[in-house]
Amino acid sequence: MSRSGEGDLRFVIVTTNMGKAEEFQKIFERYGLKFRVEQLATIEIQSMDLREIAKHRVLHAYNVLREPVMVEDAGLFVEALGGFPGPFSSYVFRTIGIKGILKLMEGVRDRRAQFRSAIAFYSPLTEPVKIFTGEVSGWVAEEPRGTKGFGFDPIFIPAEGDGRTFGEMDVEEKNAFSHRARAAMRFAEWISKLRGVAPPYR
Ligand code: ITT
Repeated sequence: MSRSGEGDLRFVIVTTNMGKAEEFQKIFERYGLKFRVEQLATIEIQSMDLREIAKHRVLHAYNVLREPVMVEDAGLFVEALGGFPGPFSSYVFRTIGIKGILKLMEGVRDRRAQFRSAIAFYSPLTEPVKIFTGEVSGWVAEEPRGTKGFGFDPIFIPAEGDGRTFGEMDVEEKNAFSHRARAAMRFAEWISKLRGVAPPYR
């Protein structure tokens, strides 16, 4: 069996969110990375720092799978709400949802917001946990637009875009601006350099 070359690089993306998985897939394909997706729920600690949450989750996932593993923690940080929902985005989406955020933003003129992403990767060969971050600035829309993507995509307008929400963009279009794509490219650049490294990248 070959111990070097592109076929060696393998890791597991752990997420319960298939929207995220698709966005990662499209980016990692460009780099020829080898990975699979596991829908495994991981323990999520409470912290104001996405990087800390991702770090704990990746170690938990590694203890379960015992393979090189990657997780991502992301959130929507709304300026006028002091950064809320931020690290609580998943919970807030499941509870008050898009409607709830728009309600909180009623009459608010400062609609600036950021999506942030923190990717954590762990393998015993590359200790300690590696973290890669990405962000995108934009605005909270006045009303939801578009049915693509997931989560808060229908109410986020990236500043570098053409006025459409992420919910109105295909995966590739969203990947041109998104927090996740930026973190994913940083991770992909780093892990690509490990090509040819011996086990566990077999
Ligand atoms: P995993 O933890 O299993 O990966 P999750 O959906 O719970 O999946 P997070 O804990 O990172 O992911 O929660 C992030 C939440 O923030 C997510 O559920 C969305 O509501 C929102 N979010 C994050 N990135 C987003 C994006 O690109 N577009 C829309 N909403 C996003």
